[in-house]
Amino acid sequence: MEHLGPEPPRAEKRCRILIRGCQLPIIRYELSIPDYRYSMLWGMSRWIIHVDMDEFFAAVERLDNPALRGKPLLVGGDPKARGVVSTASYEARAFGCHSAMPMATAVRRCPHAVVLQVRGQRYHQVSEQVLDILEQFSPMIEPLSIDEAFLDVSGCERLLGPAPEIGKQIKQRIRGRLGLTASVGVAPNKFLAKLASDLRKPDGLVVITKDHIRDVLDPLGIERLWGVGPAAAKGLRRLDIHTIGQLRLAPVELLRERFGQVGDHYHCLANGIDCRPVVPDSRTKSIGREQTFAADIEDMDELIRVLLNQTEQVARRLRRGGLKARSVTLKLRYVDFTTITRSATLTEPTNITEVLWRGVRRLLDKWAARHRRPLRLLGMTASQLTGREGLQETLFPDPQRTGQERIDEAMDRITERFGDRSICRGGTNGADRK
Ligand code: DCP
Ligand code: MG
Repeated sequence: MEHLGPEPPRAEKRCRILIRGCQLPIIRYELSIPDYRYSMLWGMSRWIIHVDMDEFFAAVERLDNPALRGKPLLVGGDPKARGVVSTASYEARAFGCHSAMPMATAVRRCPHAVVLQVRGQRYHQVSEQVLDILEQFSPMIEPLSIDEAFLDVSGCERLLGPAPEIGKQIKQRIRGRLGLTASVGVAPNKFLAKLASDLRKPDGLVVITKDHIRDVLDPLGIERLWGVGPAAAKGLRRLDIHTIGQLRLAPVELLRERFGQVGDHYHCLANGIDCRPVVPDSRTKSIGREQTFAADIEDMDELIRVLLNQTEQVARRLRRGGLKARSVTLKLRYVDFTTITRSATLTEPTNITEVLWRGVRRLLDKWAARHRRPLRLLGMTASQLTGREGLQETLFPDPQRTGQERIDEAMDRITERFGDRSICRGGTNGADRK
């Protein structure tokens, strides 16, 4: 197995996975299932990347407090209040601690571990930052949980290089920009990509090409199949099927008889076949940025700088996701924690920074004229989102608007290349960025 992570390859000589660039020929499988849809869909070569952050909650805690480096960490509920472990750091895992275990048990197994409370908001913030990075590689992103996502990078090769190279770049950018490690799997479909990201954790990069699917899958236990829970695994074992290789060779009729339609699905997965598409997150209702200040801010210039910077980030996120927003909301928190919001509806959905900025700036000015006082938090959100496909093109394009779009495009290109500190509109320079 060609393993691109820092860990040396293990002695699994049998499974050599070679990276052969991006030219995948049409793949033909001898399918025992009479379902032509699979062979048709499978005929289209895809490159899917699965990214899974390593020991996510614990890694964020360590990032925010470097004194925790090298120490076993348990992030989760109170051991005295029957709390459970959300994340055990790799140091704590060495003592047999793992997520979903009662915190009291974990503390017993690793008494010198540092126990930390879950800080959900902070983890979501970092999760958003990871998605921001992933969006620089492909608009086809499907977040799967707080710390993992699929990307479809098929067709990105000309721009970004072969898929394994994109996987490597993703890891480097996450490490460079956020100081965190991710494990990445690169493969022709979602199932294999997810499996690959888990093969060499932490900080791994595993590529599975179509020529070596069987070599990788066959020796693995059936519980490694995505979607096979303990009950299904027990059912399969009862049929004397213990490995994915045995499952692959099992008659599909038997699986169908025992598991119904799911039997077909298992059979496909055991053959490394998975046609599920990467579905970009359609649940996104709003995109926002906010910032809590280390010291309260009353100075209007300073607030404007922060807000403009947030608006740029939100607009960029909209553009990357192919979205436009119809309304903007300003969020303000006073020193006594009172929080207020002010919203405005725009004349038409947009992702142009300048238009969003005018909307949110008007809200800030209106608030400042009557209620100005020191703030401990400032934020802005774009909502009522629409996909581009749902929008009617304007019959007579506004020349000023297309000019703004060109400015945005140019700035996006620079930001994608050099990071989000590389360029900003006049007035935002020096504003704190998240
Ligand atoms: N999580 C949780 N409860 C669980 C499992 C996970 O709250 N039972 C949270 C904490 C994890 C995060 O979700 O940090 C991501 O889950 P993972 O399964 O990816 O686990 P980790 O990222 O912690 O570790 P790994 O390095 O194995 O990915
Ligand atoms: Mg993880």
